[in-house]
Amino acid sequence: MGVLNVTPDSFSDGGRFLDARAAIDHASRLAAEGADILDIGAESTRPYGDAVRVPIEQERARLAPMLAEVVALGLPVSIDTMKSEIAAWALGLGAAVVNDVWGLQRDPGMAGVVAEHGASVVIMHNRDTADPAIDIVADVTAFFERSLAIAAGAGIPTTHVVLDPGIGFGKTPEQSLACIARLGTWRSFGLPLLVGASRKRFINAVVPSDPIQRIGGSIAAHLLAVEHGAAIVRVHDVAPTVQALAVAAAIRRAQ
Ligand code: HH2
Repeated sequence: MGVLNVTPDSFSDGGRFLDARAAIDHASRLAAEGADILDIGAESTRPYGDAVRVPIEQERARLAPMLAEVVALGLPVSIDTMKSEIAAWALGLGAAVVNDVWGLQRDPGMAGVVAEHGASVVIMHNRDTADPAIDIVADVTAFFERSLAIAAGAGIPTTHVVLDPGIGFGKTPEQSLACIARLGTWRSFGLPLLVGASRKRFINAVVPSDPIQRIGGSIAAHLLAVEHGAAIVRVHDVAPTVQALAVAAAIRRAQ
């Protein structure tokens, strides 16, 4: 899953693809580099309390000039939004997946919109604040159970659900590392798992670095995530990730 942020304030690429042409070109590049899904977001979901909340009309205005053209590239498009109105509108324009960083638990209209459109949904774990004292794996499991109950209640088939522990969201860096190390725990749900570790702050906690310098750490995290059962990795740097995954798979086959 390649990331396309049309925001002025995303932590790692904010402001680069606000212009519609630049965004469409970047989406084409992600596709050419081997992305299988394009995740497009117009509101920074930055969990650090400083992201500016974007009104619905502004979020739609950022997406409107490029969404149809990105859909026309032919890859499944996922809309990264926590607002059901934006999800409904984007699904109407051909997006196939809703990527909800609040796992259907924030906007009460979200599950119904996903069900109505026959869309798929990424249920991501989130918390308002990190608590180093909690057992993060148990917290994520309980969150997934609540979200899956909401999905089932709305009539979303489980074949349309992906689970994501939400690396960096309401978690200490240690808890983010633990979510990757113990990803296999959530295989028991029998659903595809997604991990998005790309350029995130927990990497900085291991090796101090600016977001743009975190490609090595991101690749390490995604390789181990796949080793532990991730079916999808959400990344900014598609080409090096595709290469790393291909070489890891070839080594596994050579065993
Ligand atoms: N991470 C970000 C945004 N959306 N969605 C899922 N499912 N999983 C993630 O880990 C995830 C996500 C944050 O990364 P980014 O899009 O680069 O930053 P921002 O939200 O500031 O635009």
